[in-house]
Amino acid sequence: MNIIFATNNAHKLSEVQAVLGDGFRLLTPRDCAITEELPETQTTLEGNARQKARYLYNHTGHDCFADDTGLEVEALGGAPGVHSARYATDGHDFAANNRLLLRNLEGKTDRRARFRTVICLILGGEEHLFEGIVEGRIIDQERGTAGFGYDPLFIPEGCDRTFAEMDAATKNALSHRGRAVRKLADYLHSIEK
Ligand code: ITT
Repeated sequence: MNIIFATNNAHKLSEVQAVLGDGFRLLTPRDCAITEELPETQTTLEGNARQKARYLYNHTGHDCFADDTGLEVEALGGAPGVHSARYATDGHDFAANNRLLLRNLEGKTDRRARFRTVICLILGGEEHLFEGIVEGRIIDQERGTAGFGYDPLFIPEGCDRTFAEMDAATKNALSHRGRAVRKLADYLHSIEK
């Protein structure tokens, strides 16, 4: 089955392809000649996932899905949340985001945080939402080089390594995105039967 995944983030694409498996061929917006940034102007993860998926569906008429992810830090009232990509700057500057997160958490003993992913699938014109959450904590200096974004600062509950110290399969087994994508995959497999 061919399906468009609304991302231009190569890390996300390979994480999601690994979870969905060979039965699904993921296309990107660029494969469909959509080169502009997909709109992401809503105030919630759900809203943004819907907005990106609808944009893609309206422009291609093809089955597609979009995800949006946020890091929700307890001591910061849920920030950066829906603003995770543009926390420190206007672009996707992972290093600057991590520096700002550490600065904002200086002196705070409550380090609890969670990653939350929402996926919006549009299949035959109908929308379906899937959610994945992983609880964990933010450490006080970066560790590891794998993954992307806030991975070097996040240790999932029950672990002693950051996501950036894990190989892709281990991160996928535990992660917010892995959990949401497995729900998506279960749904897609269930309707294939
Ligand atoms: P696309 O919109 O092109 O898919 P993006 O990087 O903006 O890529 P998201 O909106 O889903 O992806 O995520 C927002 C930010 O949250 C992202 O830029 C990272 O800083 C962070 N993030 C998302 N998933 C993450 C993960 O698995 N590990 C660490 N940080 C992550």
